[in-house]
Amino acid sequence: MSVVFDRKAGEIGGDGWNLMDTQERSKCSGRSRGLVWYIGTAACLGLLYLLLLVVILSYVVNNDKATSPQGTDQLQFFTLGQTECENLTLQWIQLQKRYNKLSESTQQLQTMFSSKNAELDAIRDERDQLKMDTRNLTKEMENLTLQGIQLQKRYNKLSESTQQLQTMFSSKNAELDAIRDERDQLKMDTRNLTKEMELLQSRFNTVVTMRDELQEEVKRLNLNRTEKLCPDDWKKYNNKCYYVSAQRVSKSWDKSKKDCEDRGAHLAIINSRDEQDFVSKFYDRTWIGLSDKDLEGHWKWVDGTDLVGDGYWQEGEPNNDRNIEHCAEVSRKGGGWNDMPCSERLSWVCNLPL
Ligand SMILES: [Ca+2]
Ligand SMILES: [Ca+2]
Repeated sequence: MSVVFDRKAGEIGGDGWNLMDTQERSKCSGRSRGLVWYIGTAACLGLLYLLLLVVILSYVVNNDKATSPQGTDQLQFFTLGQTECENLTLQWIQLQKRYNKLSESTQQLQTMFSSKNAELDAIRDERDQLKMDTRNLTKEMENLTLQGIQLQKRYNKLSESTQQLQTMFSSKNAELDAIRDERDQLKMDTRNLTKEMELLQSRFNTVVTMRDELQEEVKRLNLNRTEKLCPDDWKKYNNKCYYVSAQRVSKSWDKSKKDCEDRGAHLAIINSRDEQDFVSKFYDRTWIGLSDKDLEGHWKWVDGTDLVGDGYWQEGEPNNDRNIEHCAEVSRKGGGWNDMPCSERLSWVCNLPL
């Protein structure tokens, strides 16, 4: 591949030049046209000097023929023309040297141009590659930018979530501290309560032991008291002691009354249905401590108290039969009281309040 400069035509040619694109050739043609213009100008100046020299010589020859009578002036004029011609010759020689130097510079520039052209091709290839790389990098940068935007959004959301979690964590942490303090306080209270409970439990156990001992003592005392108040062969029922007359032994109401008094008690005084049932279960007929001996129809107990209420009389009793019935008995078969003659001999029951 080469680039050739046609000096005569003032144009640049060659296969290397033809392969260049129009824009590049336009740039390089500008430089070449400048160079050609400079060379052309120099050549024109040279030709102008030559033409001027020929004109001067012709003028001198013609004037020599026309002004031959004026010999001295013509000689002076010739001398001046010769001097001028020599000066023009020297200038032409200098101009030729400069032209030669310019030609060498042109060749050097041509060489440099070829070198720069190859370098330009390499730079252009590199530029194209860089353009392609730039496009790829641009696309990649755009993708990265989109990913960066999405990542930024996710980061912002994550930051908000993190702040919310941080706030919740701080709140929960404070709540946890409060709960922990409350737990510690409760533990301390529990320990104190446990100690107090143990102390109370100990006191309670002591009190229970004392209570049990007192109950045992009360039972023992009550047992002693009952045994003391109810002598041997006496029966205890509803806080009373009862003496029941022996089998096959019967006495009148007055003797029965005296027997009870001799035993430190009295003939049975009945205050309830249960007590009556208790008294009547030993014998079919039993004297009790009730009579109207002092005043007919006015029933009184042996302790001097009046009968309160209707009592537990059998139906139709007391009837004061034959006007001699003034003492009361309990009939198991009849299920209640009946007035009888006080001289009748019956079993009897004494009782004594505890
Ligand atoms: Ca009577
Ligand atoms: Ca009767």
